[in-house]
Amino acid sequence: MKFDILTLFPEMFSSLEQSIIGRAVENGQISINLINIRDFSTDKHKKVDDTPYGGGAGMVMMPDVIYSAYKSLESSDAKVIYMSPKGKTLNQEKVEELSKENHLIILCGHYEGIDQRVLDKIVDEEISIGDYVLTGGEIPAMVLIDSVSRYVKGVLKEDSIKEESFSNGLLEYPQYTRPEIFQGERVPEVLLSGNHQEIDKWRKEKSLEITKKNRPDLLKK
Ligand code: 4FD
Repeated sequence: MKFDILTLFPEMFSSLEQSIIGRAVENGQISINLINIRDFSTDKHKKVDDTPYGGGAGMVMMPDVIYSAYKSLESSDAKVIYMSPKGKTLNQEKVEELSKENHLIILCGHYEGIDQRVLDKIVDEEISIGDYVLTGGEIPAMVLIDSVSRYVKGVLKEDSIKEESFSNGLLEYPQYTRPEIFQGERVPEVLLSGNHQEIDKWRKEKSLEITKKNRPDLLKK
């Protein structure tokens, strides 16, 4: 999977050099190509934004600079995603769907957003990571890259995505490891029993219980 990221702050993406995503890049399972939008400004002060027509607070990113940055990419087979609080909310189903693409171009906005005309020309999907506003689209882009990369072949161990939250429409059951007694609290006895039928039954009950408590909306589907 190839990710091209159009951003004013490429340095923010250094956190993706860590841990599982960092290893996936090193192993060539994913690639992350950072494009600094500011490099495509033709203005002598490297200006990338201007005041909104019609008035109002803040600044709007200029369409020509964004379009030039986009045009510098080989984009024949790519899906272009714009991270925005106005987008459709990301969920695990959407993540899995996007992981089937070969090439994603992710556009990160700042200030009050981007001139609508260039969005209409280049964007295939507008996606939000949830109902809140951030200072830029970079953190949402990293959320998207992390969640999608987990589904790319070889990034996780084979079984890791089978029993996690949302995979069966429910939240995941609680997990325990050594020691058997922590601050006076024992690991649930059934997990030590070796009876896998009983363990599966207990985990299903616990999944239902936590889903009812924290996300009853998931049960109504
Ligand atoms: N909820 C999200 C995405 C971006 C963002 C921005 C218009 C502001 C939250 C376009 C206004 C982009 C999200 C940058 N905040 N901020 O996914």
